[in-house]
Amino acid sequence: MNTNLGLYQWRRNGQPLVEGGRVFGSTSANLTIVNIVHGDAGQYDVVVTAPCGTVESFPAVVTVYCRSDINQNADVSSADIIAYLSLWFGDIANGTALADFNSVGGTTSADITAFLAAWFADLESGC
Ligand SMILES: [Ca+2]
Ligand SMILES: [Ca+2]
Repeated sequence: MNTNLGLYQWRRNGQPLVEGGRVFGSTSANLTIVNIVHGDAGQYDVVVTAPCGTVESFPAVVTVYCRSDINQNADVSSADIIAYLSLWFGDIANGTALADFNSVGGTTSADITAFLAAWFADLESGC
């Protein structure tokens, strides 16, 4: 993307994002936020200022789910264990890797262990 068109300022819920920590590119064409947390959810937009004026993008709504919230209903519950195991057995039957929770070695029993550890951690922390 051409970054010489103007000045960029990314915003979350109308507030300018500050560079540093987990936020990179808050005043460039490409915004990156690493190690996303629930508090990162919100409406993101960018204001571009150029010699001929200022424009605001339409906002993009970003939703953050807990990693173990497999059914993505914003709640960590036993239903997510059932959803995860359904994915896991599907992988075993179909040779897919949708339940490769630890991102290592395809779908194996180690992924169930990793999922359950994350599930308990999410329950405890509210993630
Ligand atoms: Ca859930
Ligand atoms: Ca795996």
